[in-house]
Amino acid sequence: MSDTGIGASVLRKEDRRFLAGRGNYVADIAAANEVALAFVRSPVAHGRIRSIRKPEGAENRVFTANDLDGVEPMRAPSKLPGYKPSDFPALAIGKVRFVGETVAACVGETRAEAEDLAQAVEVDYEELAPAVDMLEARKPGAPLVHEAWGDNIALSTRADGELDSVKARATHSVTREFRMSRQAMVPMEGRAVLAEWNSRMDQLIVHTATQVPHLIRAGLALFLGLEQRQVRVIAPDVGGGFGLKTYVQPEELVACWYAMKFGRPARWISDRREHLIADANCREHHYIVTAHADADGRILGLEGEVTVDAGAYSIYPFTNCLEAAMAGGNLPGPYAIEAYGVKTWTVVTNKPPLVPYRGVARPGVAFAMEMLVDAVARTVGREPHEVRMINMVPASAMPYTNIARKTFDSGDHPGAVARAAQMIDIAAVRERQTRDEPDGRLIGLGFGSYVEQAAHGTSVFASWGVQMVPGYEQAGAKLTPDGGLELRVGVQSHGQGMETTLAQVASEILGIDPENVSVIHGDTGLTPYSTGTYASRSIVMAGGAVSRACEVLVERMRTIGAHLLQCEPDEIRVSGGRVMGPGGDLPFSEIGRVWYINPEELPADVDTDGVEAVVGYRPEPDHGTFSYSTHAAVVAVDPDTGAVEVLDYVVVEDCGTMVNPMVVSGQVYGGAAQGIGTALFEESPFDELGQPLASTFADYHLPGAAEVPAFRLAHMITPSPHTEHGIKGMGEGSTIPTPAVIGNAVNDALRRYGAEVNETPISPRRVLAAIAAAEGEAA
Ligand code: MCN
Ligand code: SMO
Repeated sequence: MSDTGIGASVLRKEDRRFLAGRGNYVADIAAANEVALAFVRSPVAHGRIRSIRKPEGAENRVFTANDLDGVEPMRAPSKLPGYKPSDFPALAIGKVRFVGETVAACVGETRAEAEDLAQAVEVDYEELAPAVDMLEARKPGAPLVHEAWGDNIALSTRADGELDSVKARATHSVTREFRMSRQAMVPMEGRAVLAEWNSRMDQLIVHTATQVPHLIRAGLALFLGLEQRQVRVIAPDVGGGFGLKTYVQPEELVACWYAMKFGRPARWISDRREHLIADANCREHHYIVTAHADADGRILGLEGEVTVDAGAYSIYPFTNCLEAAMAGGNLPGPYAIEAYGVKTWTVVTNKPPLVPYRGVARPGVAFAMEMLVDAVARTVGREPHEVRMINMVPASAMPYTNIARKTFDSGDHPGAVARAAQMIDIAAVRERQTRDEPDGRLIGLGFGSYVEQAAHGTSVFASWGVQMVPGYEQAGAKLTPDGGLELRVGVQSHGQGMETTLAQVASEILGIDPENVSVIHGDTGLTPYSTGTYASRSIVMAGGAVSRACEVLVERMRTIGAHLLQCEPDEIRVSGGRVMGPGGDLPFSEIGRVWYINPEELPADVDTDGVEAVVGYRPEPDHGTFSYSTHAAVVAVDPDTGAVEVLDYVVVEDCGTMVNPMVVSGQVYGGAAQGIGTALFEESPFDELGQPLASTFADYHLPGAAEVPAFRLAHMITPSPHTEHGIKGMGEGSTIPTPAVIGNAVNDALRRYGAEVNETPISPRRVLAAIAAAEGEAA
C-alpha cells in the first residue's frame, strides 16, 4: 500500500497539460506538404446518383467512388444467424442512403479551398422515398434501404420465456410503450484524421481521434488492402469519445487512400455541422414492455419488444446489432424475475448509422424498465423504491445468475436503494407534495436503478457474434535506467484519466510515485495489441495487466536487489519505490543502473530477463464485472409551460474497489450530466423526408451548467471476487438511469392528471402533450 496507490484521490496528471491548453490533438499536428479534404455530402436521404460533374480542371482534386481504386466498402460481419451485413462505402456507390453521406472528396491546399471545390461539384440525384421511422420501416412494403435484402430488418431475435405459469399467478399485467429519441454524441473534439505514407517505414501513419487504435488499424488494413504491419495508428490526445470514436469512418479511408496514391499527407477535421448531420448517431430505441406482477408489486414475469433504429449502414467492427443484443440481455436489470421473454429488431432506415453511446443500449433499457417498475408501483399503490427493493437480487444471493444468464459478481442492490431513499429524504418530499407550491409548479420524486455489466470478456463478445473478440489484455512495464517506470497499454484514454489511474495501480505494487510513471497509450507502434477503450473495460483489463506486469518487475528486482544487498531474493521487499533487504535498501535507480549500465557488477544468471515485462491478464470467469447504482431526483414541473427543473439529485453507486475515488466521482458527474441531456434536452429529429432538423447547436440543445443539478454522491464498495484488486468498471454507469429517474419524477409530479410521459427528451412540448392526452381521456 502507498498513499498514491489504489484508493487514493490523486490529482490527475494529465490535467496539467489540459488545463493549460497544452493538449495535443490531431488538429494540432501538422505534416509537411499536407492537403486538406472536404466532402460533397448527400442532400437527400435516399436517392440514386444519376451523375456527378467535377468542375473543369479539377479532375485530380475531386474524387468519387470510381476513383478509389483498391478501397473496399466497409463490411462488418457477424456470426449471429440471420444477420444481414451492409456495405458502407467510403464514397457513395450508385445510391445515397442518408443526408450527409459522403459522395465526393475534394482536395485543397487549405480547407477553405477544398470546401469551395466541393460547392462547385454538381450531383444529379433521382430521389427515392425514404424509410425514416423505424416502426414503419419494419413493416412489409416500406421503402427498402438495401434493395437486395427484401426488407429493412438487419437482425431479429426472439427468446420465449416460460411466461404461462407466472401470468396465471400474476394479479396485474402492466404494459407500457417507450421511445428514446435519436441523439448525437457531441464530444468536445470532433472526429479528425491526418494520414501520411512513410516510405522509409513502408507504412501508412494515421493520426486519428479514436478510442480503439488497434481495431482501426485492422480495419484500415482490411479495406485498403494493406498488411497490418504497414499501418500504424496513433491516437494522440482525444477530446472525448463516448462510443462515437470506435468505428472506421469513410473520411478516414479517403484520407488514407489519397496519402497513398498521391504521396502527400491528407487531413480532415470534422466541423460541428458535419458532426450533427453526418456522424453516426445513437440511442434511438422503441419498447413495448409488460410486467406480470402480484398484488405486492413483485414482478414475476417480464415481456419486451425492442426495436432499434440502426440507420443506413452497419459500422466496422462492432456491427449494428450490439444495441439490440445489449437491450435484450439487460432488460431484467437488477431484478430477480422468474420468467422473461424478449423479441428484438434491428431496423435500417435512411439516417446515419447508429453506434453505441455511453451506456450502450442500457439508458433506453432503463428508461423502459425503470418507468415500468414505477407504473407497477402506482398500480399496486406502493412507494416505487419499496417495489424496487422487494424485486431486487438481495446481497445474500450473490453471486447470482439472473434470468438473462448474467452472473452478478457481488453487491447490495437493495442497500443502494435504501441509501438513496434516505439521502433524498422521501418523507420530506412527500410532505412537500401535500402543499401547493407558491409558483404553481408540481413536485415529483423519481428513482432509477441499474446493473452495469462492464469489462465483458472473451466469452461474452464471442456470444454476440462480433468479429473482434477481446482476449487477454496485455501491459508492458519497463524500469528505465534512472529508476522511472514506463507502462505501455493498448487501451486509449480520452478523458477518463488513465494516465493517472494506471500509474496508481503501478504505485500500489511498486510504491513508485505516479509522478515517476509514464503511461504510453494510443499508438499501435508502441503498445501491445488491445481492442481498446469501450464497455468500461480499461481499468479492469489494462489495470489488471499493469498490476501483473509490475508484479513480474518486483520478482526481477528482487533477484538483482538480492545480489546488490547480499541477501536472498525472498528476503527482499519492494516498497515505497525502494528495494529493501535486511541490511539496507536501494532506490530503483540503482537497479536500473546496474542492469542497463553496469551489468559487469551482476553475476551472469541475472542478465537475461531484465527489468521489462509484457504480461497478459483477463479475469476468471470472464463474464464481466457488475457495478450498480440507484439514482433519485426531485423535480419541479410547470404544468403551464411544461418546463422541468431538477431540484435535487442523488447517486449511490458501487464499482467495487475504486482506484481513484475522485476520478470515479468525476465519471459519475459527467455521465449523469449526459444523462440529463438525454432526459430533457438532446434530440436529433428528422422530418418525413429524412432531413435532419438539428444541424446546429441552436437546434440541438445540450445541457449547460445551469441545467445540470449539483449531484450529491455516495459510494458503496463491494469488491469483485473475480478481478485484480476487486475493481469493477464504471465509466458508463451514470448515464444509464438518468432519463428514467427524471421520467419517473415527472410522472410522479403529473399524477394528479393521470398523465405519463414516455419519450425522451422530456421537453416542454412532450410534458404538455402528456397532460393534454390525459385530460382528453378524462373528458
Ligand atoms: N475507475 C476507478 N475505479 C474503478 C473504476 C474506474 O478509479 N473501480 C476509473 C478508471 O481508472 C478510469 C475511469 O474511472 O480512469 C473509467 O474507467 P473504466 O470504468 O474502466 O472505463 P474506461 O476507462 O474503459 O472508459 C470507457 C468508458 C466508456 S465505455 C465511455 S462511453 C465513456 C467513459 O468511459 N467515455 C468517456 N467515460 C468517459 N469520460 C470521458 N471524460 N470521456 C469519454 O469519452
Ligand atoms: S459507448 Mo463506450 O465507448 O462503450
